[in-house]
Amino acid sequence: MAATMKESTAKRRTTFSDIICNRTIAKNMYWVFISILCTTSRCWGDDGHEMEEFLKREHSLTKPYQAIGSSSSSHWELMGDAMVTTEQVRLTPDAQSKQGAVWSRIPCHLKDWEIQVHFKIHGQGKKNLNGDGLAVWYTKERMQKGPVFGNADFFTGLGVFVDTYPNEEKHLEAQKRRYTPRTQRIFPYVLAMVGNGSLSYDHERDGRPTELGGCSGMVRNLKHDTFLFIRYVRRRLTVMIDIDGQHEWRDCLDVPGVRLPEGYYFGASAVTGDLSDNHDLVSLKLYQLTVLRNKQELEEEEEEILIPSVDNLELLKIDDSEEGMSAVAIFFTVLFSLLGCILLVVIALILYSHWNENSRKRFY
Ligand SMILES: *[C@@H]1O[C@H](CO)[C@@H](O)[C@H](O)[C@H]1NC(C)=O
Ligand SMILES: [Ca+2]
Repeated sequence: MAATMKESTAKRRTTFSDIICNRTIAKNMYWVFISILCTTSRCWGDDGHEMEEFLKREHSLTKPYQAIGSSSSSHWELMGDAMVTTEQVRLTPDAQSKQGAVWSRIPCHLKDWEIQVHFKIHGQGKKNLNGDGLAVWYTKERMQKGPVFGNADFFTGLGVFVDTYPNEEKHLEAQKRRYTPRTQRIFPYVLAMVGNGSLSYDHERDGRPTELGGCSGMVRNLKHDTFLFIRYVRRRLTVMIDIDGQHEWRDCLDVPGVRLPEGYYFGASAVTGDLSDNHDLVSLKLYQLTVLRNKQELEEEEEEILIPSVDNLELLKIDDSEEGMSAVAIFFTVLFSLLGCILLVVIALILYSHWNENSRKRFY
């Protein structure tokens, strides 16, 4: 376990600096320089620290799910169509228009944590005839029904979504418009969003406008176990998935400068619409991480966070409109250069014929 962790830490670093570099070069060199500085200093930080983890039982949900109940002394509470069986917490059954959730009653005051979610999404529907997905939450609000995978919109905190239905793609197909391969997302798609209470999750676009990062993952109807891993350490948010039955974490997203307040609630929710799936939670394990901080990090993190936010959000965005713009820009650049060349040739020909005539006149 430790070895695979180390490996993936190294991998994550390259991915992150790659992303930062790729996206900024086009913008300006100053930011590239700054972000390289930032990433390297963070890497040194990573190497210089040891981490220990402790399972926090009061924030975890494991078989046989005795912590779930309606009395106020129980640690977890069910909502909507969610049901507990001996094998799982079924957030929704494989039936239309269901929504369910399970929420912790205890606010979490840990500074650094990681959560390992053992889940299972399965159903009768054929590929892309299933939906809609499940979400794992760390939010100020709890137990509120709504359109974001069964939870309320305009939430305050972190949401990590396993979106199994491509709403936007279906919409675009109808409009006969397509994304370039670079921006197209393959579903099921895992993504993270940080809400500040006034940001909306765009369901029709599968959350693309507020996406912090994400990855594809074929998580449905698998025989082996599937896991989602969310780590929040020194304001760095990392999401990994283990869905291939190989007991290896695969990088999904890694974003520094994520500011999440303490004292929020963990939860999980799921929703079905016209299309459905069983959305099962087998376990949810929260680990406290003890991380040593150097003086600079302590100073940086001294100020209490009141509203969730993400630093340099604009650097993370691969905006599809931008992509469209640059294609249009290339087209016009080529067009105008061609027109320019033709114009030059025409002018040259005119000048040449004039000169020719003149010189002929001089001879006679
Ligand atoms: C939430 O974030 C959006 C976009 O970054 C920003 O425009 C808005 O002012 C923020 N709201 C609060 C309450 O911080
Ligand atoms: Ca969707």
